Amino acid sequence: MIRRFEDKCNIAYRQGLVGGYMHVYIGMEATAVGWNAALKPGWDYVITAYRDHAQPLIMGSDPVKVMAEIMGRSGGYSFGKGGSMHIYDIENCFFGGWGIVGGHTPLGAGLAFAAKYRKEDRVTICYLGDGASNAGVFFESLNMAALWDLPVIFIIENNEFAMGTRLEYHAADTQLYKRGEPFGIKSERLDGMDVLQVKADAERIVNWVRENQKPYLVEVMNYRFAGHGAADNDRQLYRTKEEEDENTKRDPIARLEKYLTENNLMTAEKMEAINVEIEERVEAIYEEAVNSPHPEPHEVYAHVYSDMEPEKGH
Ligand SMILES: Cc1ncc(C[n+]2csc(CCOP(=O)(O)OP(=O)(O)O)c2C)c(N)n1
Ligand SMILES: [Mg+2]
Repeated sequence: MIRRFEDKCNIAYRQGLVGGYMHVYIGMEATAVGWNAALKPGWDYVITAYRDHAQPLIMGSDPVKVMAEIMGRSGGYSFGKGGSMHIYDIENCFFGGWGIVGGHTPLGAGLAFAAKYRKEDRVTICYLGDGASNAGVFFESLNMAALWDLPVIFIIENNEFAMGTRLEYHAADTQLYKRGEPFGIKSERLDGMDVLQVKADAERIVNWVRENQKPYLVEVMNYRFAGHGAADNDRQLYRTKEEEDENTKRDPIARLEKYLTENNLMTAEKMEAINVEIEERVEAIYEEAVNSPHPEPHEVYAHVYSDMEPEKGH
């Protein structure tokens, strides 16, 4: 569903129906799916950066509202004013969708603080990129999370690139999981491509964090199949075609399909039927989203501050 949904978003982008930036999660789906499977729906908190379409789709959000937001329509989660990078669905415990690299990591710690303060046994997952793991504010967040024993799991999604910069050009130590160690935070490097393995690891760690009320840091290894954003057409400047082809062979969806057929858990025909059904569903989602109008110009003043009085021109 995530893959087909984002394929459609890519088409919409190329048709000029998406304004601003758009970053797809293609190739990284096993990470969000596996970790989400370990969470209590509607209870545990999730926050991420701008590569944020997959999370709401698996957390129970309305896919029409997700696609409408991506296309800047008033029926979207941010009323069409946030776009692809600003999907939020508080009802389903998804707290966005943030464009400033690393800037959301203290918010991840803050969500965990709020849960702990209210004596609720919620676990917070805060995803961030390998590039974001260099941000100063991330180290401040790790410090406070460790100091206050916050039940937050920082997941560094190491997809080997920060925009057009390879990991070894941006990180002094490419073993990113070690960034938790100076703060005494339990830290591990884990696979991000085998969804069943991800789920097993996630269950173990989520349970540990819920029980022990302490932070955890995980580096998951995956690969960014596409360019940085939808407008990145020059990825051959920073990686070779051969490298890309080699890595995209590790497709987590193809891997799961292979597992299911080899173990006689699902036939190829059944999988194809699911694929067709999902494609039809995505078409219907697109139709509904694209028919939602763009926000009215005066809407630019609404939802900025809670006490905003647009008619007074504040
Ligand atoms: C503070 C800040 N600096 C720079 C940028 C521009 N920028 C957007 S994404 C990005 C790369 C981040 O890479 P990574 O954290 O690895 O995430 P990925 O895109 O791989 O998911 C940069 C430098 C930004 N949005 N915010
Ligand atoms: Mg990255």
